Amino acid sequence: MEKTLLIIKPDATRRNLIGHIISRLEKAGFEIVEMRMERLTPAKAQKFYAVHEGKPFLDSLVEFMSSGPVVPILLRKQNAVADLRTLIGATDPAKAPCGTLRQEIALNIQENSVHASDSPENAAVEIAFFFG
Ligand code: FUP
Repeated sequence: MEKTLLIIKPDATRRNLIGHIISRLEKAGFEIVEMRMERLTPAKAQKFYAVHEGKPFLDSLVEFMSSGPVVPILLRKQNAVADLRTLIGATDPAKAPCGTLRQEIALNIQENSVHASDSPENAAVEIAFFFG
């Protein structure tokens, strides 16, 4: 069994889509191991996205990620990292395949409703970041 991290982003919590997203996760066979709701400080959002330091969209991304509550969720499943990336679709919802979560509910490339770890190595780092 593999673990991965999903974050429900502020655009989705604002639109009351927490239940919908969790339902899609459970229907796809993911087991919820831990979850909570929190409001990220700009400093914590900046730390989470440290890999994007220097990118033109970072300031705006940090402001968005700290604009409302997020829901980090620790998930478990066989092949969890790759299967979750397939379930959510491309970063830009305009490029996300039909039936993916981002194609269905994301607003744009920034307000794209969910984050998912992109490798087992990053999943371990991101799980530790939120759940110790
Ligand atoms: P993803 O792994 O799909 O979340 O995508 P990235 O790691 O490439 O990007 C992380 C976040 O940066 C995205 F979810 C949204 C934001 N972003 C932008 O706002 N604009 C861009 O052009 C690229 C990414």
